[in-house]
Amino acid sequence: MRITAVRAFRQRQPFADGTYSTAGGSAEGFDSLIVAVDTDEGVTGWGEMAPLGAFYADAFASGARAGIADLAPGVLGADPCQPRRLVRRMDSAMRGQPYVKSALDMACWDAAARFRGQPLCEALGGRFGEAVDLYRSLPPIEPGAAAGLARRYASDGYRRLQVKVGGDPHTDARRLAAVRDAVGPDVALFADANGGWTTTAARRFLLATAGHTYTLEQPCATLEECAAVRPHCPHPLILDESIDTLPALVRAGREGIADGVTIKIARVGGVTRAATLRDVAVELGMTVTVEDTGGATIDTAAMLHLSLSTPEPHRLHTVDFTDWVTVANGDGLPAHAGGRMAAPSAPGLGVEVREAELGEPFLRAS
Ligand code: 0XW
Ligand code: MG
Repeated sequence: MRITAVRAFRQRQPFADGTYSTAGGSAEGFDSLIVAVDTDEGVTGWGEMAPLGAFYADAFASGARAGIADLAPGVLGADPCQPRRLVRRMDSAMRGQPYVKSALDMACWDAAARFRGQPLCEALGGRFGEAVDLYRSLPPIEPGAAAGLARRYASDGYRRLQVKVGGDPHTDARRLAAVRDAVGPDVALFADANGGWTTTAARRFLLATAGHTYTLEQPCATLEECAAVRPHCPHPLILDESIDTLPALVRAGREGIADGVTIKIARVGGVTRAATLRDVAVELGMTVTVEDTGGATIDTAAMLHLSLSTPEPHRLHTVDFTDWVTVANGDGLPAHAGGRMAAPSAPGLGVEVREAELGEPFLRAS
């Protein structure tokens, strides 16, 4: 099978619950890049990548659009069924910029799995169960407001809540306590600082939350700072933003810095590398979350398939961006139920893309 054309679309995806923020900034929605890969077999594969504003990671939406325009002509004629060859081709054409490559890599996996008649989770090596646990994220808002939002998500069935921290550690500790009071002991809490604290602030938070049960996520920006916090943390510790390469993951696992890893598809450059990191993390005995920086239906399907092909008990949870945003870009995803979501059973990502609603592509390479 050969790639005959690459088309790219832009979709704006406002958040259903208004402004979303982390310790680093805020956004009103995702500005998504959607990529279609057409082939000589008549199969089209789809992929999606949306950064969270420009503040969250080394990624920004207009950079993704400029980058895909440079990259797309170079993959014409390539075989989407050979993702590792495709990754090398993209890497030799463009150094770094994993977020630019992510949707293109995802679209090739979708095309290859559709061509073979296999759901993506099976093409990735194995389906472990039918559904994946989901979490909802609570922005770093005033503790009472966070508690109110937590109650709403818990009544919608979510059993896992990510409480955003990474600001003033005492206010952060009050937010965590207010959320725990609101949802009771049976909802798992994750305090995610998105790397916003100094080691001093992280230690103050740990002291102020002694006695609470939760998992700590990415307290400080660098692996070195997180390693310095680790001996003071009696909770499970997960790393997200600082695990951007395989050596970083291996170090975090081997040196006991992290119990688990959050892999974002865009941060590592697509499904190929996300699956590699996931497999290594499992072999290192770590827990794994496969998620992404943003998107809607197409991206949620990819997160579900990568998660469902992660063996339990290593699999942690993922996010249902389809419920975060007010627009969809496909059909075929099951609704979330009891805080869980199943992956579609149709071949590839299993999503029928609403192409007519995407408008004209801003890029067509053929
Ligand atoms: C909760 N997320 C998955 C959504 C945004 O992309 C940021 C990210 C996080 O880990 O904070
Ligand atoms: Mg995180």
